[in-house]
Amino acid sequence: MCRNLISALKKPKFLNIIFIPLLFFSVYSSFSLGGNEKNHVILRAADDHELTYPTTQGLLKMAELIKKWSHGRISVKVYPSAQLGSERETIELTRKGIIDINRVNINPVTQIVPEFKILALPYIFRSAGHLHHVVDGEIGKELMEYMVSKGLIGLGFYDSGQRSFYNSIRPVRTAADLKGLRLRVQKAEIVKDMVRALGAVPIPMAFEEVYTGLKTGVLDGAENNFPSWVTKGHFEIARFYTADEHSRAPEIILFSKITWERLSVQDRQIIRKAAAESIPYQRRLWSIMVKHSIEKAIAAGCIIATNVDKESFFNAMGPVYKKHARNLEQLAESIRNVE
Ligand code: GTR
Repeated sequence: MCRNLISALKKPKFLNIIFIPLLFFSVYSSFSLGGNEKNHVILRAADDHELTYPTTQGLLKMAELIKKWSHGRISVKVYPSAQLGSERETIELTRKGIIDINRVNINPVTQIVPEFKILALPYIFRSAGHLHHVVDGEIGKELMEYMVSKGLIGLGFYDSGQRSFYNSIRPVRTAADLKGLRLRVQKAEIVKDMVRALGAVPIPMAFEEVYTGLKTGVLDGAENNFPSWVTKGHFEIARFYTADEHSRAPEIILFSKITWERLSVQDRQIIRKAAAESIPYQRRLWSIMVKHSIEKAIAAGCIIATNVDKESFFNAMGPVYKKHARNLEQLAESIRNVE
C-alpha cells in the first residue's frame, strides 16, 4: 500500500514529506476507540479548489452539520486546494479508504464508472433545471448504485455550471475556429475525444498544472466554467472565452465504501443528511460565484464570446456519442424524457 500511495501522490517531493506521514497518521487516528475518545470518528475530506470556492464551502457546511448532529463525536477535516493530491489520484485514494470524503467533478469518475459518461456527454442537458431534475431524481440514484462495486458511495451532486473553451490565441465563435489549438483536458477519455472531434489537440493534465501550462505556452487553452477560469487565474493568460457551453458535467460528493462500512447506521444517516443539506447551500453560492467571475473577467479586459455557433459544436460530437454513449441509449432516452 505504501508504494501505491507514494506513486499516487505525484506532488512536489517536499509535499510528499509532509503529506504521506499526515495521511498515515489520519488513517490510524480515525475511529479511535479507547478512553475518553470512545467512538470518536475523524474523517478527511478532499477538494481541489481553495477554501472560498462553493464546492469547498459545501464540504465545510457538511462538516459543520455532521459535527452538530453527532454532538461533536464525528469531525470532518477539509483539505482544500488539492492538498491530498490531484483529482484523479484522490479518487483512487478514496477507493482505498485513505481519503473518506472527496468532492470531484464527474468527468474523471467516468474512467472508473462508465455509466457516469451519460452526465458528461456534450449538450445532453437542456438547462440547469433539467440537470437538477435528472441528478436529484431516480436517474441520479440509479447512477450512484453503479459506483458501489467500485468502492465508492455517492452522496449527491453539486453545481458546476457549464464548461466552455477558452484560449490565449484568438476569439473562437465556431467549432472550426478551434482547429489545431492545444487544449488542456481532464484525465477522462470522453473529454479527450470531444476535443479531438472538434479538430483541436487534447492535452490531459492535472488541474493544478494548467496555469503554468498556459503561462509557458505548452497549452493554448483549456475548457471549464467561469469560476474555475477566474479563480485559477487562467483568465489572466487565456483571455478569449467562448460560451459554447458544451458540457454540464456536475460535481459529486464521494464517500469511501471502506470507511462507510465501518460506520454505524445512525452515523451514515447523519452523513447522508448533512450532504443533502449542503447541496442547496452550494448551489446558492454557485450562482453568486458565476456572476462575480464574469464581472471580474470583463473588468480585466477578457473577451467573452456569447454569439457562438453552438450548432457547429454540437454537429461535431457524432464520434463522441458513437464511442461513449454506445451502451447507454436507454439511459440517454430516460434523460431526454425528464422535464
Ligand atoms: C472544475 C472542477 C474541478 C476540476 C476542474 C478540472 O470545474 O470543479 O474539480 O475537475 O474543473 O478541469 O480539472
